[in-house]
Amino acid sequence: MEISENVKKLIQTQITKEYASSLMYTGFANWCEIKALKGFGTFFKKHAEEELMHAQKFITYLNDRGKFYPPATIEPPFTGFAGKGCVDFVIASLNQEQEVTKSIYEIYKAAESDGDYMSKEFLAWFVNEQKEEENVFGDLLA
Ligand code: OFO
Repeated sequence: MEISENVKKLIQTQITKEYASSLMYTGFANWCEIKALKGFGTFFKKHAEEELMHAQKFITYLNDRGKFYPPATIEPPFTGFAGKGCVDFVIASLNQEQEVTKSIYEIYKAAESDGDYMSKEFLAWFVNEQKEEENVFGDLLA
């Protein structure tokens, strides 16, 4: 059965968001490294890599369904590093993850309402992953 057109488009947009998250975490990692905050640098670098893995997971899924992800322009969700530090980065990370959770929910809802159960099944992994992502950053601010 064909993937729902709506779900395909939302996943394409989501892939770009995952790359944007990766770019944001890469920026945080680099800033921490040059400020001799190596532990935070490693922490954010790991997150940057995870986001690339998320993007690739979506791409592989679209490929498996015979659909193409046309590379898109990536806008970093965080700019303006001057005067900012680790607490700002963790707050920005939590905000970004909450936004990503919303967009994953939108895709999940679309899959459900279009009767695209293959996509719904696939997306369940991301719903669970977002719980972990939000907890990682939320716990740092608790
Ligand atoms: Fe891919 O979950 Fe974070 O953004």
